[in-house]
Amino acid sequence: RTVVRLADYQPPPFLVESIDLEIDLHETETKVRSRLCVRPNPTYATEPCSTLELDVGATVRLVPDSLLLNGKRLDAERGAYHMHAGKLVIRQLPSGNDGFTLESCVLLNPSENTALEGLYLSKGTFCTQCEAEGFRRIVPFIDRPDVLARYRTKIIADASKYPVLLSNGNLVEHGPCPRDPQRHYAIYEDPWPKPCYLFALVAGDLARVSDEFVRASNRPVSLHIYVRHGDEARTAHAMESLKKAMLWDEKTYGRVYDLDVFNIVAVDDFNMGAMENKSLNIFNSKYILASPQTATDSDYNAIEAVVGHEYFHNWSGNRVTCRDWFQLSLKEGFTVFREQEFSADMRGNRAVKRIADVARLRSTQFPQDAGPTAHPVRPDTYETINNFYSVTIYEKGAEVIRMMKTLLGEQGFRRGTDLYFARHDGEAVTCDDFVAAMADASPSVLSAADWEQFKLWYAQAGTPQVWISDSAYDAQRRELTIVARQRVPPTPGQPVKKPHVIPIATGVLDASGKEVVPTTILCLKEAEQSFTLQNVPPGHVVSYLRHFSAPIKLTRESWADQEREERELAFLMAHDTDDFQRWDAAQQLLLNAAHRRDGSLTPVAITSFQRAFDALIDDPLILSQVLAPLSESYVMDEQPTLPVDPELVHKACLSIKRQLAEALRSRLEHVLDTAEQYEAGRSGFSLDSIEQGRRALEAVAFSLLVTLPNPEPYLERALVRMRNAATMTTMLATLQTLVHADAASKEHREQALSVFYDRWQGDYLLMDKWLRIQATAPRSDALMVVQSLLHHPAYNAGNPNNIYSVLGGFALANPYGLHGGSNASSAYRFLADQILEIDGRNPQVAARLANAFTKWRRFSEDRQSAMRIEMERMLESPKLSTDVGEVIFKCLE
Ligand code: B3K
Ligand code: ZN
Repeated sequence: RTVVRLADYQPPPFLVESIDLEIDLHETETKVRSRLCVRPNPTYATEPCSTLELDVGATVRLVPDSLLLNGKRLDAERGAYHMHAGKLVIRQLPSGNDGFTLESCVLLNPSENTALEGLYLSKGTFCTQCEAEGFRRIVPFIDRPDVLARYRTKIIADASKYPVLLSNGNLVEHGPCPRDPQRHYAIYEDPWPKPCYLFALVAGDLARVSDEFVRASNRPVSLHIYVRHGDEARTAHAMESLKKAMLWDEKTYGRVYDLDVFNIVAVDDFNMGAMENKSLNIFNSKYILASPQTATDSDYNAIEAVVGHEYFHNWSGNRVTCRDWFQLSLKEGFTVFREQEFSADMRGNRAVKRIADVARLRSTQFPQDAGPTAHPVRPDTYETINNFYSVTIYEKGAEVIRMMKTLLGEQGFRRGTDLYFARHDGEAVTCDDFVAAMADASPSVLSAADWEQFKLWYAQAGTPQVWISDSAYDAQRRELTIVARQRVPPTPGQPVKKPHVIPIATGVLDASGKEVVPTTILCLKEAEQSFTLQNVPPGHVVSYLRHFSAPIKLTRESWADQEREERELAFLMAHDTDDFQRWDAAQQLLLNAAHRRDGSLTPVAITSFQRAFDALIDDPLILSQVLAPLSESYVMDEQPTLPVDPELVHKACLSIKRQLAEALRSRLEHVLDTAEQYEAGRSGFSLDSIEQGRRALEAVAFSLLVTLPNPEPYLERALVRMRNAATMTTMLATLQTLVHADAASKEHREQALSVFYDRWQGDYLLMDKWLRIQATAPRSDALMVVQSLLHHPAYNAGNPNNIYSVLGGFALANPYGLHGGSNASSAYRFLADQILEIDGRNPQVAARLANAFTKWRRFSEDRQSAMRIEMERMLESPKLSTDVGEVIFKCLE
């Protein structure tokens, strides 16, 4: 296995000043000519280099005799160049420090490109994906992010099939091809030097929706969104989101857009969510298209977030980029953080967004940090960089940025980002450079040693565990002593860890629930450290880790006695001034119940859910989050003792829902009544948080009520509601209730599914959701369901969204379905077969599915050995990609 190491980083021996491309598009034989202006890198440490190595993808065919150095043909026979291990090695370079030009011509077959990296076709549209190492599949190049070049791109294509031709930067020329009027061309110039991973090209027959944004400088930017003909009306929300994001970045970070045009193209076949190519973002269509009839509230929110995210990359990623791929979180962690704050500002209520983000972090990143693929926010090694577009790099990376902001304050953080952008504009830098800018902009806040320690967040994997004990209270002096201990658990390759810098936002409430000590930051740096709070009255309750001020697991040792724990959680749930904490206390009560195995909620817990209901009814979005059922995988991941029994967890989760439904029955029924009445009495569609909250609460109400002993009337009601709901949010929520409910009969399920199918079968995005709902149904016959979905006409085996929904839904979001059936070993075999099959076409997508095996050691021995057999079988497969190989190898290590 070949591993790339951060420690081996060397600056590039050559730089590319500019690149001229001519891309003659053809479905099966695209011809790419390039002309690079290369010069030796003056900062290269060793001797000037006499050989130039260009990266070349395996599917690229070099046209014989096409290599020209300074205009002169290079002769392979005479040893002027050769191919070796994915590199085109060119010898006999001109000596000295002069630059030279290198021309090449290669052939590609986009129609055979099923990996969706490099140049490929999505439903007849040519598009590209170059991050991380896809550019080498188009052009022989020094494919690394610290080589920044100016691009001039000429695209040539059939004029009737591909009327729209796009690339980065400004359109400088276009017209029919003089010698072949059936074909036309367009030339783009991008004035901003960029790494090749930001290159993009699109050619297709697309509709264009245009708008404009006027910058702080008063100069307008033309905004265009390109979609399939007929989808124009579904771009409105994406366009609004883009304009909001542009304005927000000017106001919040002082970042102004730097070209006169900004393009977005939506395609159906895309491995990830979207890509921030300079001035030509390419999106998975699910993050662009929305209409009130076809999109859920979550879709709308996700579109706003992803459009914002990609736009924000223009500064955090494009203008200032990464030196090497180990620094990926430099752009991704920071940009996720920017996106999270943007969404929070756009939403009425910041806590709602924080709750969703923390729930996601805990349910996806914490398990990664506790398993065989755990890696630091800045990894030390990788085999396949695509495997590191992970929740750790993204979401934990964002938490690290958030902690810096918490420590420096709003203004200090802004000074830091201003300095970072000013200092490094046009450069490819490291996470250390980011931290240095933060430190230098606020010299008096943390010492150099503190910053060095803080940077352990980049270097050490594993979720820190913190234990807090606060039983030492001096009533006379009204003084509370808090002792905090921390430990970072061992992770693969990192057996021993040092203590982190952990900001713990802490507040104190008095016995009546009034805040007596407003939020202060306890900055834990030692392995064990004590803090003293003054003016703490008797009968106080302390609230730690407000708004989740650090990505840690917190245990309150003074809560060793369950009675006290439940009482204080109930108190915080009722009184905390931070809505995030109220939700978090509710989560803890639910999790405690789930881990009692029979799922029993204590009477205190039940009462506090009833009270929370009444207290939060005017804030239905928060209330829906408080009442939302725990996910079964989260319960399994958090289970303190092993092995995990999927069936038991499923039953415990069901029991919790039933107890809540019983305790809240009349209230939940009232929610259903008012939701229907409200919708009937209203016209139009709104995304404001109260309206979204109503819909979310109705969805939760249905999912709880159908767990009651006599669920018939609720199931019937859900079916009726599904048929006549005015929004897709409610339609899909009721569909999911009917398909997922244990109590639903086969008839209920089939009826609901066919009603939905008949109505929406022409809509690929909705069919994708329809597939996912079935694949994630926690049922003992889930394997059969999934197997038959693979043969359904709505399923397209080459489409990543469909694969993620059906196989990903089953493998990664349906633990009871995957592990809980009577014959789990056939489910594992099926999954391994599917992974191998997909791996042959699209290794990146296959590797994502392979992550299902990372939790294997948490299950019973028989399941473990069944999973081991499948993993070993995959590793033996001669054609296994390094993508899947890396994941499985780590699982078995
Ligand atoms: N930067 C891209 C991800 C590219 C994935 C490459 N395998 C999307 C984003 O984070 O904005
Ligand atoms: Zn990103």
